[in-house]
Amino acid sequence: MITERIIMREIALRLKEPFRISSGTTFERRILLLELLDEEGTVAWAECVAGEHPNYSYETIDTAWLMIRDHVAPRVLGRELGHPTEAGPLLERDFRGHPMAKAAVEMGIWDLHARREGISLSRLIGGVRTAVETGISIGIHDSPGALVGEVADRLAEGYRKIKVKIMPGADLDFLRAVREEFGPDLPLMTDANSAYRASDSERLMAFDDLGLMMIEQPFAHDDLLEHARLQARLTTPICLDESITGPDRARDMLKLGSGRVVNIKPGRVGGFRASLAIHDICREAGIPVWCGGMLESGIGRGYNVALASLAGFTLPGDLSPSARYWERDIVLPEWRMSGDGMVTLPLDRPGIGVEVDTDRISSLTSRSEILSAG
Ligand code: OSB
Ligand code: MG
Repeated sequence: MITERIIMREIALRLKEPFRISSGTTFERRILLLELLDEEGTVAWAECVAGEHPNYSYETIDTAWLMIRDHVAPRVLGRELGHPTEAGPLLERDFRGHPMAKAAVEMGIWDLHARREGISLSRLIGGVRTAVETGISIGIHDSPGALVGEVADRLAEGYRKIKVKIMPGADLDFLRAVREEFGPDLPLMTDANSAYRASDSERLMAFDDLGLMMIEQPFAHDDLLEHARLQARLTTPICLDESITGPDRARDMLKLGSGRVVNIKPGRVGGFRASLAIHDICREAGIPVWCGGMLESGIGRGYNVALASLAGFTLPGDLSPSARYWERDIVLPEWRMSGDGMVTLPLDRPGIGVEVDTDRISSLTSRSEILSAG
């Protein structure tokens, strides 16, 4: 298979509700989309998860745009690949960092391959599920009461896991209010997006009374050591997100004991090859994994849903349906969730299993660039 052309486009999609995490609030997603074409005329679409600001990662949509145009795409354009697993190593050789930029291209190549073969992306990667369990990630609210109200609505919609964003000043009271309202059986977890320091460890110890499924990323993205120190004292499992930028960091986490759960986001780790490797490393070690989200459009969501169909993804993912984020998505059909919190894999359709609404994308496009071989 040869990738002959990649068209880059930027679109903007306004979120129905602003999404607040410890490091900032997102009102609108500026999204970098890729349209890949092979030598037979097969077309695949992919999405870069980088945000507008360098708060979750150092990458932004603007750094990713340059990286893809000047460094990532030139490595794959016009090159014959026997299998999509060959793309990842090609993008790593003498090319540091920028996993989100690499992932967009690498994942597009996986989908292109699945579409050529006429099989679903899930089956191409060895997925074993026909539907995936869905949880919701709820942003920071102004008061515990407002949060409890949203949790009630989301449980009524069918979500199987509630993840509550926290930061110092909006943590224990908020989580306690939810636990008291919905009882000990509610599958509840929290995500701090690196908002705490080692000096907050005593406060974090108090989280053990909440019966949480896990605490996601309390400390800095590059601090596996303090995560290990905290995990040694804490009964609640620590889940790492920002810290796991590739298979090597997953191995370090295991060696150091920095956590007991991993949130895998293919866009964060450089793509599907790395995601599959992390999945396998964790499975071998008996570490549960689940698929995180980056407020993706229906295109990125399709990749996440396919990934979450692997056997090791044993916990509900942040895989909300289209209507949770957007008035209207850019894929057809839109992603839906059943009343009992399941998203069905479109296994009878090629690739990610949804078609792209190209007219709508055209009307939303603010810039585009065509990249070709040579
Ligand atoms: O930390 O998991 C995170 C969104 C943007 C950046 C980081 C995170 C998130 C989410 C949203 O939690 C998950 C979703 O896409 O629904
Ligand atoms: Mg997270």
